[in-house]
Amino acid sequence: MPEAATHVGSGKVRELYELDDNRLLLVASDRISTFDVVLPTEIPDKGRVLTGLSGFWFARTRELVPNHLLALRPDGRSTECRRLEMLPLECVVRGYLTGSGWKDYQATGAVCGHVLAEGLRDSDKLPEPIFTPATKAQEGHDENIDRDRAAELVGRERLEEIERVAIALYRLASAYAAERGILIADTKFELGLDPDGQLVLADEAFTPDSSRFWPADEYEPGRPQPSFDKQFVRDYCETLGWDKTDPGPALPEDVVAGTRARYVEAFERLTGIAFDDYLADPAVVLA
Ligand code: PZK
Repeated sequence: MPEAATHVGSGKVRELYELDDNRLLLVASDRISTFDVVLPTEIPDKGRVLTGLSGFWFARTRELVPNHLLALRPDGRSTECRRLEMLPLECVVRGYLTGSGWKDYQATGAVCGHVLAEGLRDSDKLPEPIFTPATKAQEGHDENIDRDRAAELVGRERLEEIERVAIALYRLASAYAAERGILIADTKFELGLDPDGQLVLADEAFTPDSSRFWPADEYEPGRPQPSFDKQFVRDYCETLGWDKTDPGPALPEDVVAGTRARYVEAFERLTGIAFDDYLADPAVVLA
């Protein structure tokens, strides 16, 4: 597919190619992971949904921070992007207390140095979004770190800029998504520097793989929330008694179809664009 491009990296569900000295191609596959295991069954068009959503958000956040997007390829799953010097930090923003944030809070009352009120429950909305950076783990889970440790990795001033930008991005996207019935509980960004040392948003942005999407109409704090996109897959896996180690189970047709429909629904609700229009011309999300 990427003609004469050198493969330079693999993620669990994505591939990275070098186009030339200054440009990369990020290709989103239809692979899906659950409980950290990539399943043997693909979700048709999942990579296109994620690529289109990222493009949509890049176009709508460029006034807040420049981003790496140069073009979406006609296949709808490939993003041509500027090659950056990536920062060694996972930039996480949380608007709700769940996942590793909830775990850390239960153990210590704090998340990445943010001391929170007592008595919070799983999935409670935080009074203000918090920036909770993590280290990039080669294997296994990223490790949450406090601001002193993060400042050692990128410098104090750069960290303050990253935190400002990350919170502003989260506020913009979460407010927009909530109006369309999707809560963005938390999200992860990757940032890089261009040759002038300017901060640039890279990777994917506000996709269901880089964020937790919850259906707003089912939100009920005090318990884990259903996933907007992956709940059918999780529910099916729970019926199997699978031990959540590799290899994962194949998915039946109805679970695949239901999950594909949820990804497409997230795309259409957030962008207001018919997914078929995206398939016909991916650039529609950039307008
Ligand atoms: C970059 N990754 C993550 C790993 C993937 C993605 N614009 C950029 N410039 C330089 N490097 C990267 C990017 C971006 N985005 C992204 N690693 C490096 C990654 C493996 C597969 F699809």
